[in-house]
Amino acid sequence: MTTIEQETQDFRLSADDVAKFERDGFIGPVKLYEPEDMTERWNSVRKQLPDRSKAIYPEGAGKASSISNYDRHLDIDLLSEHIIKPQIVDRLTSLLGPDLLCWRSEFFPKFPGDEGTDWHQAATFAHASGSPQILWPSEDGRPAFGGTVTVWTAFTHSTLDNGCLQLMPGTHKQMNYDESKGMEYDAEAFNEREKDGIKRGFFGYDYRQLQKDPNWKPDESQAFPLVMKPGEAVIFWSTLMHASLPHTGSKKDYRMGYAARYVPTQVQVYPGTDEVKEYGGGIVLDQYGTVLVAGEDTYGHNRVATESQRGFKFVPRQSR
Ligand SMILES: O=C(O)CCC(=O)C(=O)O
Ligand SMILES: [Fe+2]
Repeated sequence: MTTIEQETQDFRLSADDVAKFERDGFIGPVKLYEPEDMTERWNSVRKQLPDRSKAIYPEGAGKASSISNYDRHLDIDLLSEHIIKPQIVDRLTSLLGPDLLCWRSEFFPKFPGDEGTDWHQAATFAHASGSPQILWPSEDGRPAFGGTVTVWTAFTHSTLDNGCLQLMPGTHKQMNYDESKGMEYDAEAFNEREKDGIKRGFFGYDYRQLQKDPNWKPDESQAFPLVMKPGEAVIFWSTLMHASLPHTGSKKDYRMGYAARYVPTQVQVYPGTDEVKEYGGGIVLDQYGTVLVAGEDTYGHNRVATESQRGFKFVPRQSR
């Protein structure tokens, strides 16, 4: 498909799909790229990742999905192009309204032997750093219950053996976790813990420490695994119960997910924050900007990057 055809195509969701998203907390998998195209793109991105000359954060401490993995859409063209793709943005405007920001992207690798990701839900993303990273406008003086919509794209195959995502449909409206509780970081714990016989953790944290009820357990019988081909994506509320399986598969195989996170422009991103410390590392936000992917920003809450560090122009999609 040529770029011109893509731009004139409309990927907005049907009313049925919107209703399904509201009920289940996710839609997908949806196809964003042909598998061969995705593999070619990932091979190129992979080779560009070590070059941090234009990245907004330096290489950081931390393992696995470390903080230094964040926001490479601000310096790698193929990722800049990815986060503003009409196939993503049109669907999201159907769900979140016409004015939209991409505020974060991050890589989620699973290498052979890696633990699965703990079951979790994120509304404010204060879970690791201790400070809210997104804040919805308040209702009746109390912060509104929010979250972000994540588009998790399989850059490689994502299988039962190599650590595919798992979701629990319909769990996005109520939090089982209190993100303000705080968790202890322990780099040594990475890949070392088992929970109910499954090797799982949260990149050096233990998400169970945030449980509102310490005696509660996720009901695994509600969960289903999301096997995806390269180029497929799932779109879900970050408040949906989600996790991933451990990588128990072949030594040659690895899983790479790329999560891009979106909120409407009325949401404040990193409110009152210049620096984020989490996952045993830290980032300074002096070069950070959100990306306006659709519509306009009439709120002015957030710094908005109009182009990437390499001059890629972020042209917002206009609703038609
Ligand atoms: O890929 C994973 O294992 C976890 C992804 C995740 O938690 C997210 O995208 O919010
Ligand atoms: Fe998550």
